[in-house]
Amino acid sequence: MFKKVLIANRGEIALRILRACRELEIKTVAIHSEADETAMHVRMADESVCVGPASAQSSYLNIPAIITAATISNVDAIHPGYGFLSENKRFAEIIEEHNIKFIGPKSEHIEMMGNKIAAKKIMEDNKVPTVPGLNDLSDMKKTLDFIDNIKLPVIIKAASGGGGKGMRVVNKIEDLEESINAAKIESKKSFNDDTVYLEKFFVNPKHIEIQILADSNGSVLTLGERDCSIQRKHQKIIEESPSIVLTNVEREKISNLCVKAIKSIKYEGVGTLEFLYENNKFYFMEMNTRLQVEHPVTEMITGQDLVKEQIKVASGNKIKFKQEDINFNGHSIECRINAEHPETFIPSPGKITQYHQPGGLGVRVDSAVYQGYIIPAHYDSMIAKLIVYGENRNECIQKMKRALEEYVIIGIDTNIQLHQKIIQSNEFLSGKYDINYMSKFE
Ligand code: MV4
Repeated sequence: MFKKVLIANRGEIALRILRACRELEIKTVAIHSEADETAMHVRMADESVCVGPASAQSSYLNIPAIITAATISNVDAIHPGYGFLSENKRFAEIIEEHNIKFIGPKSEHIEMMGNKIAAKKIMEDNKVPTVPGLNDLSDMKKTLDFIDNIKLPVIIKAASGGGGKGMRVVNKIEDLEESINAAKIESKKSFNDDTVYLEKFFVNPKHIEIQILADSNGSVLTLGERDCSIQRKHQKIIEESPSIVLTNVEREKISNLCVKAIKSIKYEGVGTLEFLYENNKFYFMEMNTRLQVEHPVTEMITGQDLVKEQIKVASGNKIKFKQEDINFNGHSIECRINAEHPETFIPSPGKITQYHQPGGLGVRVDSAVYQGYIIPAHYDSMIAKLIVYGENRNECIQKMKRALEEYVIIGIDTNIQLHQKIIQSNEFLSGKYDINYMSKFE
């Protein structure tokens, strides 16, 4: 097992990783920007290194400074968390060139899944249902024939994209050529790759994702799904597991297909396969090779510590349990608490003058804020994740309502009231919400 790990991140996820390291008796090194000198992840780590000025570009994305910090602190591994450098193939390669272990998949798998066309091809080859589409758009006649078959609307996506950038929905055939060109230009600018592809556009789908855990011994397990449909501008707001719309048979079927596909490419670490789900059918979209923000809801219903498992498999350990040993129990919901105005969604950095977080049975708060903490304006507005567990969905929702009522954050705006509205809305209670749910709050 590793002796010392550098955590190349900040905020709640840096703490989450630090806690996993403590339980595994691994020493921790925090990195931080000049704006994060008083941050909790710095206070809690065994050592810390300042890697640059406030802007993420010059600190948490500063590869030379992070590698220098790792070298002088003599760590044997780096955990990237989510966001920042977590899916940067070059970062993973450079780390390995310095004989440090990257706690994540091999760089070849980051690259493979970074190309959405390649990712879909792999899944298709393994009989995972994918979103119907066309990859080669060079022949306009063929493209028009294809659209004739699948019907409008369609969507143009960047092969190197993901997370919503470089996408264009086409509702009228007259707009096709211009949309392809616009998507190409945007894609070249954002990802230095102008490859785009076309898909049938689903209008009212759910976003459901499957969690995978794999070791270097060829063992691949599934930890079920998460319904992440409640999102705004590609930022998830509430996630839950299990999804209320799936039967056990459906869950097992899609999960087993995912496991087979992941085995076929010899993937290692944690991973998430993202699907659109409409009319009781799954359509694979893309795969994330990182630990995700919403991993706790999976932990709550499986009792498995995903971060500890991720660190153990990265150090070469075999997973000690089998698929049959994973039991899915009860229900879990996560509300992302953001420092932002509950109606305008404008970020609200500043000082937390009073802070009280909820507790009690089945209530978990993953956060790095404290009373007196000043939220810097330079980073993401998510300041906490409130995760609750209940024996069933109704109990879980009741517990979330109670926990949100108990949460006191004074000095800044938060979306706590918005969460209260969402979890008590008819669509949420029925579970029949889709990715367009948040449009009613615009
Ligand atoms: C789609 C889609 C509908 N049809 N693809 C958004 C982010 C990127 N990961 C893919 N996205 C979408 N792709 C087809 N063929 C709708 C979206 C989409 C979306 C997907 C999941 C969760 C929230 C979303 C919000 C807007 C659009």
